[in-house]
Amino acid sequence: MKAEVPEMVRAERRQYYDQINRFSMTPLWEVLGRLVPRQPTPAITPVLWKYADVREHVMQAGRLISAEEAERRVLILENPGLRGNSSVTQTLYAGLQLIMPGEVAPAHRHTQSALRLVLDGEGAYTAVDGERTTMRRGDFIITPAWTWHDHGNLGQEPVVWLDGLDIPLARFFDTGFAEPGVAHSQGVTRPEGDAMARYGSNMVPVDFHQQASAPTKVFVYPFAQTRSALKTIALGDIDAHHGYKQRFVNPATGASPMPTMGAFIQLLPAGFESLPYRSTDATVYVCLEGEGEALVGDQLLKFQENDVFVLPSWYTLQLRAGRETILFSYSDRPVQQAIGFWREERLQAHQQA
Ligand code: 1HN
Repeated sequence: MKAEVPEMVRAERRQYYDQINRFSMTPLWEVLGRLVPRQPTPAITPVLWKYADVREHVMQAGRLISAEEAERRVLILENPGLRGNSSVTQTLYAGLQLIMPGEVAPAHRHTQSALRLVLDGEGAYTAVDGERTTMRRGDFIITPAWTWHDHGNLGQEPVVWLDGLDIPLARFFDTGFAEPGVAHSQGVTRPEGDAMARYGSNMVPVDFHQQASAPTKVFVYPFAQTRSALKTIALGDIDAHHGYKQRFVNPATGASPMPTMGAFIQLLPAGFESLPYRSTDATVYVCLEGEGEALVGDQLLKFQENDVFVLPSWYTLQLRAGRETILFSYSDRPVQQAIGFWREERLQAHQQA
């Protein structure tokens, strides 16, 4: 316990703070505990978006504004602890993007990196640097920094996907640049599947070498492949904290697909209950299959297919699966690891941090 400070001394200090305030100075000793807390004190909160609740609102945007007028027709998922910041976590952005049949979301590029997770509807494509990929439910697609990208819907149904970007991180560094394309849709210069064949088939072109921080040229991780791999892995030993959990990689380097965002997929068998776990990377989860519960700190979030929920830094997570469940997730973990900030803790059943 600190000793009581007499009112006279406190008054003297307040007067002093007013003086130095005019020089844009402030005393460290008044804020030190908040600047260097004993453990993380996130501004963001746990939160769940139930797709069944928000889907109709996403569809309504399709009647109110065109993809062309909007440039990107997206409802941003804002963390309640950071409203007005377009942030789902302190470093990351999430949104639900809708594209209607026949529409094009015009080509552009920016320094912010993007990932997409296809949730609802069929018939859309994303084009990245001259190649289109058909978007199928569960597909994880990336748009690395400064790559040209546009989307289109050649089908008959509205298509919705989750966008994840490092927008708050780019804003923090004041490094946001963007450029509109000259044409609405970029020219197609390579057949669909070219990048996968060249860079994602246990081979790379003979003279191809990448820095560890370079993004992968494999810009789609098809859910059909991911799911089938998970099913096979799930015949083996399970991790008590994660179930069967894999991280997506740049196959040429083993690092994350893009340097600023890590992406993960995990299968939880029916009835599985994970041991409590925490890590410093605030994480956005999406339920692709199944249903269950996430105990995030002391909040119980009940999720179903296409629901999105957020785990803040250093909150304990316990997952429970009703049916067999597949969860996709993304976070800024690669950034934290590169700069030596990342920590994790595997807790035992009785330890609720
Ligand atoms: C963007 O380019 C896309 O390309 C989606 O689909 C969301 C949010 C902010 C800035 C750029 C896209 C975005 C975005």
